[in-house]
Amino acid sequence: MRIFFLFLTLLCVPPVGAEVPQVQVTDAWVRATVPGQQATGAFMTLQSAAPLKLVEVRSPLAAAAEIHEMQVDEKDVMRMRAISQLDLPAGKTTRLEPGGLHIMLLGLRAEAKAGERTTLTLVLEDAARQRQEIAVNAEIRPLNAPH
Ligand SMILES: [Cu+2]
Repeated sequence: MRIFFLFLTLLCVPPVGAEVPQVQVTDAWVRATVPGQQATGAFMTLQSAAPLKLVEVRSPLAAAAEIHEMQVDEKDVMRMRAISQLDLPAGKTTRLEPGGLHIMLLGLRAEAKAGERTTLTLVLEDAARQRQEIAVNAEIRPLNAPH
């Protein structure tokens, strides 16, 4: 038992030289789903101290996650489009919100239940192309959550 606890403690110690995240993430949430639903959106506000790019998102709820932007097509219809990365300019606030930029969780493995919490892993790349991962704790909000 003691060995087990020691092992857990070791896992919690950050590796030496780990970078301090340069981005602040607030108001992270995931829209709740109904049984059988295949996709949902994740939203948050990002503020970066240095120029960073969001290059990948992972979620234990979903087989895949994409960064989507909204665009008006030639028929004046708003459509979602996947983008490979999202620029986070230094000192600027980037909002991911319903109707705008968002993270699309695809191939849902489980129902996202309102009131529960989940973790989103953000992979960020700096100007030197160094990558860092940050874990974001996100609240699951009801389907009809306001913008
Ligand atoms: Cu989308």
